[in-house]
Amino acid sequence: MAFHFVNSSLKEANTVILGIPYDRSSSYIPGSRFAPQFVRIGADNVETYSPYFKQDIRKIKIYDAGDIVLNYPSVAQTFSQIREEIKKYIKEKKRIISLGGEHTITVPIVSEIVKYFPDLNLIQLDAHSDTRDTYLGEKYSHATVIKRISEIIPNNRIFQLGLRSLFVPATKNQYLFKVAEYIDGIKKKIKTMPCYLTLDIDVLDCGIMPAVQTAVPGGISYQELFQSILKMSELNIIACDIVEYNPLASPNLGYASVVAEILRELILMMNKNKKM
Ligand SMILES: [Mn+2]
Repeated sequence: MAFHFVNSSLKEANTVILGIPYDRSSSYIPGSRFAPQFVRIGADNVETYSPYFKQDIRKIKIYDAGDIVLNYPSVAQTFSQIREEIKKYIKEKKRIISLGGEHTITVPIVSEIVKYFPDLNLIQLDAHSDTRDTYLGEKYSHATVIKRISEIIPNNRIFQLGLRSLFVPATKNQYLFKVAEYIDGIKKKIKTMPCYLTLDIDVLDCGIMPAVQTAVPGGISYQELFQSILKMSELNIIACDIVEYNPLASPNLGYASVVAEILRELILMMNKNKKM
């Protein structure tokens, strides 16, 4: 099922939506592999017009690449499948929004994008720091994502916001509890450098977004998230993801629409006044 607002061939599109239904390392509540399908359904309840950006998403040329068919032969092979898919779009200068799946998918995505954008910065919105070196014996896990990325991108170009569940601080730029108030400071640091945004949906308070694998109380509100997205539209965000939405953790289709609305805003964010 394609998103109802998708309106372009791959050739003409400047933005690609890609579903990555991977949740192999989900240690608490598995099920985020079903997220891309649920978000497509949830989008039917979402208007094309954004009251935040005051813009209609149909003005942007978007291609829906569908969901990668993963057969889980091994982590390494799955990662190379994801990298190949990302490569197809990034080398054609498309903006990419990936829909997880668990947070682990950000590692192969970023490792491919950084080949084309060596000065890439990363902004993470998340309840968790994800900085463990290994978790439950796994090197590549939803709990080790930022540790793996810090081996690809220098620490001073990684910005972690909204954190409230931390292991060992592994980056220089960790901002607790809040998001929006820190974006201006980050903008001063990274200016027009290319940037990747990884949005772990559990940055939202679990009272308003319980459909996640690993819920943490004390998160941000929708309004704060959308204000943050508006501010981030002033950055040069070339690709992003939404991860850790798990429709099986709280099976209410309303949450699928929430994620679909966030998807709409992220596409608008990436396309506001940008050059690749
Ligand atoms: Mn998280």
